[in-house]
Amino acid sequence: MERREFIKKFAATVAAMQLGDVISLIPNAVAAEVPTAALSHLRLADCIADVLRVPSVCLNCSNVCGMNVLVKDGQILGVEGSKTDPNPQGKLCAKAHGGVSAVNYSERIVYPLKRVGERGSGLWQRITMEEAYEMIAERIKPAIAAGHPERVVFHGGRNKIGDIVGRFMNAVGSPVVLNHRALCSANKRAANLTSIGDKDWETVDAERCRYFLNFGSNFLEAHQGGFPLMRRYVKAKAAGAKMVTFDVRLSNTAGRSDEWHAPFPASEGAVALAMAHVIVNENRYDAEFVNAWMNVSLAEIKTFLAPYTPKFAEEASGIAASDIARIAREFATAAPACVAFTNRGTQGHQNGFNNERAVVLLNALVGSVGAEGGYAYGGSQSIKGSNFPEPAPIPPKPKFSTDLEDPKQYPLSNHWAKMKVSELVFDKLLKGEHQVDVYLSYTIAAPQNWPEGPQVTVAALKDEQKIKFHACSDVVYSEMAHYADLILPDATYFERYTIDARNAYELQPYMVLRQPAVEPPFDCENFADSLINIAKRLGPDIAKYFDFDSYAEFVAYRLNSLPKRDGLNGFDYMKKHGAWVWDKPKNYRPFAKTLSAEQLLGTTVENGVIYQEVKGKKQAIGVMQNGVAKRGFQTPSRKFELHSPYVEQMAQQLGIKDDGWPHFAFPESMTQRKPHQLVLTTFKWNVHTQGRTAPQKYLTEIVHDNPAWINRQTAKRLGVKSGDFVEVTSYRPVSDYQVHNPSEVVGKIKVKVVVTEGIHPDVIAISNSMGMNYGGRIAEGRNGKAAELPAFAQAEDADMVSHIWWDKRRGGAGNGFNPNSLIPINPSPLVGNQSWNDTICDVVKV
Ligand SMILES: Nc1nc2c(c(=O)[nH]1)N[C@H]1C(S)=C(S)[C@@H](COP(=O)(O)OP(=O)(O)OC[C@H]3O[C@@H](n4cnc5c(=O)[nH]c(N)nc54)[C@H](O)[C@@H]3O)O[C@H]1N2
Ligand SMILES: Nc1nc2c(c(=O)[nH]1)N[C@H]1C(S)=C(S)[C@@H](COP(=O)(O)OP(=O)(O)OC[C@H]3O[C@@H](n4cnc5c(=O)[nH]c(N)nc54)[C@H](O)[C@@H]3O)O[C@H]1N2
Ligand code: SF4
Ligand SMILES: [Mo]
Repeated sequence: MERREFIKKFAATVAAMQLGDVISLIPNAVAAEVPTAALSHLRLADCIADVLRVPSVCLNCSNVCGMNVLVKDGQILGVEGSKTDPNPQGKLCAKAHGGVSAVNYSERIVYPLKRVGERGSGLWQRITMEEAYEMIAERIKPAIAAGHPERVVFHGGRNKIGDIVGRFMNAVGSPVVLNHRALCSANKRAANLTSIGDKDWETVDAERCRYFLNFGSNFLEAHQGGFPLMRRYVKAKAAGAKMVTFDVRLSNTAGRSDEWHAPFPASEGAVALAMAHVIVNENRYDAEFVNAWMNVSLAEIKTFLAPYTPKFAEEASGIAASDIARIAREFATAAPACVAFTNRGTQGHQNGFNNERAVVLLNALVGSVGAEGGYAYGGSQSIKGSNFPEPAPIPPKPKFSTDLEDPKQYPLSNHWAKMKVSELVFDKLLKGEHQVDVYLSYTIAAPQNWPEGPQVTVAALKDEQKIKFHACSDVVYSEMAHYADLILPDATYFERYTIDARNAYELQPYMVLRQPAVEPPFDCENFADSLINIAKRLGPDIAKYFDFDSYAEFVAYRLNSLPKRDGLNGFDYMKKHGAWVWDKPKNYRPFAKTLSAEQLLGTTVENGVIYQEVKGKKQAIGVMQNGVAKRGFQTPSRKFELHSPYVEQMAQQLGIKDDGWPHFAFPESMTQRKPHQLVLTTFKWNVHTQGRTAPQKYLTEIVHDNPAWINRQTAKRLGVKSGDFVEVTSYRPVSDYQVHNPSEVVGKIKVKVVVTEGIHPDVIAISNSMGMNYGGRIAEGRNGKAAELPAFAQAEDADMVSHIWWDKRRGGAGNGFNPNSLIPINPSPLVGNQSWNDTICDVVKV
């Protein structure tokens, strides 16, 4: 049957999608313009008296800010900042307000849909949730029966239901729980883990900080803890703090700094080591910290830093040696209320791990680690099962691992925390390294967000031999959903429960509860509940671990382990107040805390390190300092490890040249770059979050296009002006990781340019979050009637019918470009962090 006939037969005339109906969810040809229907606009001020304030937590990005959802008559009117969550200090960003539109998006998926026809053909049939659970259960059972539970794979992005996902996968017996961390922040975390033993990023004590030395973080727009950090930075600034930003691009953070320096990409390690060189050689270091808390001597530090002079760094970065030395002096003068910190600009390189370690070192040298106003860390609330018990019986963890979630080539990715190396997943599947019978995807848009996503990810997702069955949980018809066999309609973050917490910027542990402000519409259901329902159908051996009715009950059980407050049990307290703060002193210098006699019971001391036996294993818990037992850092030596014996040992095992010191060397792709070639870099917008905000109309109205930034000098050489198009061709770097079907040219796209002084002349920058192929009319920039409105059941939105003025067919700019077809899969050594910002390309006028 012809596709058109097929759709006509099943769906053409239905008014609302019925069970068994088939629809097409792929954008079709130009739809007729429809006049704007009169829409009633409720104004908040008109009805504020009766507004219900439901305390909850925003999830339009990773900052998870507490918010009150304003509800009237079962409809969300808006959101406001929460005063009980200590992190965001009562305010929210634009994305939080824009996020509300996700709830009533008229192209929101509201029914479970089963694929009809070939995978990726866009034809879907409505089924019941019961049928959906059964379908998934019937696919999982044979994998378990065949003794291959690892063929059941879970892949989550911003997954906030890790507790139930973990339980589900453990019950199934599969260790293959994948995430997106190596695309995000693995080098940064690995650097912190190596240096101080902390698994997160630094929690800058920003309000009290007086000197911000920022290497490649755009925290006024993005950053995992950006919003809480920004709130405090603004106060510090008003009190006279200074910020110096190193970014290849004039980001909004760079623009609001006292100084902006544009280094050559990937040269931050050289700059930071040169600053360290100045601090040490001019005796500006903190002798107490260096002598007591570093695992190497001052003499060794001097020897290590000797080659990294300001002149050396000038040659690498293009930043004047005199500026590097001056900034080092200013930084040390502000100590300990100063902080050197980073983010994806610094870590997203082949040399990112060492660049990061070099920046962390600056904090150690001036004694700002853990200090008031300094590079604080730790002290956040872990919401793991060990702290908030889960209902018994608890399934045991599988006792094996596979190379998919724990690739042996990247030992530092999974040594301390499960960071995985997810940019390799689809490539490994194409190579046939792992068989996938059931692939459960949740809150990820890999075809859009992965390097080579449009090629490699899509090829793997399309291949029914490589991925036998794919069930995707989503709220819209996303890049991921398009390649699924079954779509489960999730509840949005306004309609579901989750326990959450992030780095505590008040340096006191806290946690927050996300709770439903409104009921999910139609068949939409929290995916956590769907997992419970699926588990109940997997036979008694698995169902016994899911002896509760709902995820709400599971969350309540966990929270009720809290002591009663204000006469309320934990769950009720959290529902009423939204947040729980532990009344503890601020977590300054945790390493210097003295261990109590109780903590020292049964311990032994070897070479000054205090050990305890835990489950038959010797574990370091402290370090002796002048005869006193101190907690120290959570590193093997319990000191700040500038030289890491563990890194040295791992490198040796893998035959990688690395002596365990954070040396500086450029990525090979940079050293082989020809003078006319540009380095492709990528970045985030303040009003968008990766692949999740493109369907949100207010945000996409603000930013829907992303021309490539190039410098005026470069534009002159290329003969282009703003609005012209260039062709960008990217090349595969020399790498230890061999991709399936390697080709020298990775990708080629034609992209519009914007010419600016605000970028390094050797760099071309293209943002993410744009160029969606799916996601509905707002994301696709496609004005007109819904492709197949009956699929969605929510009321039509006149804005989508006639107000998408950026639709190309109306002479608008369109919906932008996805740079990820240009960016090669390029894991960094040892850690496996994706090297986003190392891509070399040719750029020519078209
Ligand atoms: N608004 C918004 N907020 C977000 C997100 C979002 O998508 N949107 N995502 C969240 C997530 S998951 C993350 S991981 C964080 C990321 O937060 P950030 O890391 O702060 O943001 P990015 O835009 O990824 O990268 C930061 C900067 O690195 C610069 N850069 C690129 N290459 C180099 C280089 O070689 N050297 C230097 N010095 N700089 C370079 C870019 O120009 C960019 O300004 O943000 C979180 N918050
Ligand atoms: N070029 C480039 N690429 C990048 C980056 C970059 O800066 N530049 N940043 C990288 C970084 S830091 C990260 S962390 C990754 C992130 O990559 P992903 O993990 O893929 O991140 P998201 O964009 O958050 O996930 C988006 C998907 O979740 C769906 N979704 C949104 N809300 C819900 C919900 O409530 N329930 C369900 N079930 N689904 C939902 C969206 O529709 C979409 O399909 O991307 C990386 N990719
Ligand atoms: S920073 Fe992120 S979590 Fe916080 S309000 Fe904005 S979108 Fe929401
Ligand atoms: Mo990220």
